[in-house]
Amino acid sequence: MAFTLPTLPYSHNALAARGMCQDTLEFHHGKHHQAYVTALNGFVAGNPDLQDKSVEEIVLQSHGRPGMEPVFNNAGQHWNHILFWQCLSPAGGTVPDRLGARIAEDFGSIEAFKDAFKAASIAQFGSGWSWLVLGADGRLRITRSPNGSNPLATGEGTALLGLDLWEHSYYLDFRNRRPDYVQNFLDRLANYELAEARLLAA
Ligand code: MN3
Repeated sequence: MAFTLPTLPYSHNALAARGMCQDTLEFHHGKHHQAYVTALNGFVAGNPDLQDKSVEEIVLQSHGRPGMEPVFNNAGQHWNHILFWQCLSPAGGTVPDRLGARIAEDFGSIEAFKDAFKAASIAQFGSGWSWLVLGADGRLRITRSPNGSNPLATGEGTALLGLDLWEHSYYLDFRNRRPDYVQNFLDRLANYELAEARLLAA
């Protein structure tokens, strides 16, 4: 079965008042994410080894495999964006208690977590992603990955929150100011309820 573009869990203008305008979401979701889905479906159609696999299976199957970089890039980006849309919320920015307690335990404070997430996001050279993950040791940590990679592929842990650092995700709203985009995400857009639910389910 072909992969499809998921519907956004909010309207295209739902985040406009919180620093992500309708044009950004329409292009990012309708053009960029759709392009990854279309490309992935093309690879699946042309490769019997990829048929009837989930996107997670294709990410793991193609990661680090010579000649499979284009498959990995598009499967990774499909997986990343499915999570990313859920990581944004028109009511974002509020850290619920149980997640907040775990963040305080592992980072010192919510502010210290935000500072570390921001530093990692700025340090990612070029396109990529930053993540809050639950590691196999049960601790929360921040990771970052280039291009279409992610913690699922690298085995760094369960992704609780992911932030797209490609310029297409922030250029209309913040131009070249990635630090402002990241800060705005952490303070006003991040769906910490989702992160807590993923933490409790892990
Ligand atoms: Mn993107």
